[in-house]
Amino acid sequence: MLDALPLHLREQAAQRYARHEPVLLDRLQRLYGHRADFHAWYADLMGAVGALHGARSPELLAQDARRAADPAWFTSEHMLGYSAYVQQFGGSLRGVIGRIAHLREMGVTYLHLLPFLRPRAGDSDGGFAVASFDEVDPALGSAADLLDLTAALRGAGISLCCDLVLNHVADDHAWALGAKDGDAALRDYFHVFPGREQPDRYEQTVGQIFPETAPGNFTWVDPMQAWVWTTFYPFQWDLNYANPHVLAAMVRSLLGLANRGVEVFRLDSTAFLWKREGSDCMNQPEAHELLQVLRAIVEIAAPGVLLKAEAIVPTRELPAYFGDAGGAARECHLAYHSTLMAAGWAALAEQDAGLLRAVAAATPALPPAASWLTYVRCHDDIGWNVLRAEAESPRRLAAIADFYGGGDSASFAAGVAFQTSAGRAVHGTNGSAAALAGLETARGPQQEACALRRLMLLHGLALVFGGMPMLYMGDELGMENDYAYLDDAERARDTRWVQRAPFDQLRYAQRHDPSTPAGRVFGALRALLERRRSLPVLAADAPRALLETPYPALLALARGERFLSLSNFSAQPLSLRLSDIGAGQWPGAGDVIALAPWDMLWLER
Ligand code: OTU
Repeated sequence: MLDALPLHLREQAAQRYARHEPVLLDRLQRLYGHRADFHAWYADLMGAVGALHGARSPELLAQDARRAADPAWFTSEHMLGYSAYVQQFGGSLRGVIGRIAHLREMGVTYLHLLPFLRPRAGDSDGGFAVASFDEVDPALGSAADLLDLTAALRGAGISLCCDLVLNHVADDHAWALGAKDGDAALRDYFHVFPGREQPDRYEQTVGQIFPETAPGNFTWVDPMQAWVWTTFYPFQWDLNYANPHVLAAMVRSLLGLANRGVEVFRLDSTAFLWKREGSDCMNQPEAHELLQVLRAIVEIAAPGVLLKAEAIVPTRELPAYFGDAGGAARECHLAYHSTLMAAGWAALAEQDAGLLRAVAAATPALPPAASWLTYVRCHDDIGWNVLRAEAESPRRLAAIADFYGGGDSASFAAGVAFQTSAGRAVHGTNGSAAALAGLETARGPQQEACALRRLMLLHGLALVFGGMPMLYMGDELGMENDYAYLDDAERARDTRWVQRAPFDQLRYAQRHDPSTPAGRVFGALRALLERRRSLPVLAADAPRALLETPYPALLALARGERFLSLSNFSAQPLSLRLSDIGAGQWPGAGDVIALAPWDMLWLER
C-alpha cells in the first residue's frame, strides 16, 4: 500500500501515525472497543486509510507537506470564502470553472459548493439527501469534471469545500435499499424500531428541525415494518454511528474525495451524530469522539485537508467542535458561527447590539490553528432559536422573527417565515441578504443608501470579528428574493429556496457600474474586502475585545492594539469621542466622531 510512496513520505506518514494514533485508538476503543471484532475492524480500517493515503497524487502530497509545516495557513486575513449551488452558480461543475475569474476578482480563496454528489431521485433537500458519496451528480457533471474543477481551483489558489453529509443518507442510497430488502447488516446502519415505544420516549426530549413539513423524528417504513430515525425529511435516514461499519464507510468516502482534490469537508449536521435517550440527541460526547477520530485520520492521511463543523447550536456548545481545550484531541479546523450571524441580524431588527455583545462575550479566543466561519447569509434559514440563551425570552426572538418574516409592517425587511411551530419561538427566517436588509423594498436613493449601509454593517462584522468570512452567492451583487420556487411542486413547501436563485447575469454585467444597485453593492463590498486583506490584525487569531459604549446600538470592536471598528445598528445618527469608550489613547481621541444611521467606521493607528 504505502510501498508505492517515496521513502521520505512514508516516514512522514509513519511519524504522523505515531503522533495521532493514541487519540485515534483511544476514541475508537471507547466507541467500539466492546465489540468482539474490534481489532480486526481496526486493522481493516487502517489498511484502507494507508491505501488511500498511498493513492494521493504527488501534487496533493506536496500540498499536504506545505500545510503540515504551516498548520494555521487558513486563518490568514487573505482567506475569503464563497458558497454556491453548482446548478445556480455555473449550471454544472464545468460551468463553475468558468466562474473562477469572478471569484478571483473578489479575492476568494475558498469555494464551498453545496452538495454535488449523486442525490436522491426526486426531492433531495437541495442535495442533502445523498444516494452515493462516491459519485458525482450526473446532472452536474462527471468524475473527470470534478478532477478538472479541483485542479483549476487549486491552480487559482482556491480550496474546494464539499459537503460530507455524515448524519444521514437518502432513502434510495444502497444501504437504505438493502435494509428495505431485508439485509440485516444494512438494517443496522440505521436506527430502526419495530414499535412506537422507543420513538415515543425519544420524542419527549428531541427537538424538530422541520416541524411544519416533516413533523416528528421517525418515519414508518413499510417493507421494514419499523420506524426509522429521520431527523430531517422522511427521506433522510439518520445513520447509526454505534455501528463501526458506518464510520469506516464514511472515512473511505472522505479520503476518496480528498484524493480527488476536495480540500475542505463541511461536516453537515455534526451535532446530531449520536443519540442518547433522555437528551436532545445533539452535541453528545460520542459525536465529539467521532469528530476526533476523523481529525486524527485526516492528520495522518491527508494533513492538507480541513474539517468544518456545521453545528447550528447555541454559542456555549460551539467551541467544543474545535476539540478539547487542552489541545490533545482536536476536532474541526473551522466552525460556523451561526449565533454571531443571527445576532447581527437581530441587532438590526432591535436597533440594539445587545445580543451581539452577548454572543461576542460568550465566544472564547480561538485555539491555535482554528477559525470561525463568519457569514451574513447562507443557503439555509436564519435560525433564531440558537440565540435562546442570550435572548433570555422566546418572545424577544419571536419579535425579531416577525420583523424579518413579514409580521411587522414597520419593517424594511422582505423576508419569509420558515417552519413556524405553534407555541414556540419562530424557527427561522428566509430571504436574500439584500431583501432582508431592505434593498428590495427601498424606494428612492436615500432608502437605498440606508439599505446598503445595513448590508455593509453585517458584512463588516463578518470581516472584522475574527474568522474566515464567507459570502453567499449573489450577495456580492445584491441579488434579491426569487419567488420562482413557488411554481415548483417539490420546492414550494420549503421557503429556503427563496434565497437560492440562479446567478444573475445582468447584475454581474453591471457590477462595475455605480449607477446600478448591483454596482453599488459590489463596489462597496469589494472596497471592504480589499481593506480587510491589507490588515494582518484581522487574521482569525488576533485578539478581539469589545469596548463599552454609551449607546446600546453602537458596537465597538477592537482587534489587537491598532484596529477598532465602530458600528451603528440604529436608524439614528450617533456621535461620540473615542475617549468616551475607553480608547482615550488613540490619536484624536477627544474629537467628535459622527456616525450616520447604520454607519460603520474602521479605524487604524
Ligand atoms: C443542514 O442544515 C443543511 O445546511 C441543510 O440545508 C439541510 O437541509 C440539513 O442540514 C439536512 O441535511 O440543522 O446542523 O434550515 O439550518 O437543517 C444541521 C435548517 C442543520 C438548517 C438545518 C441545518
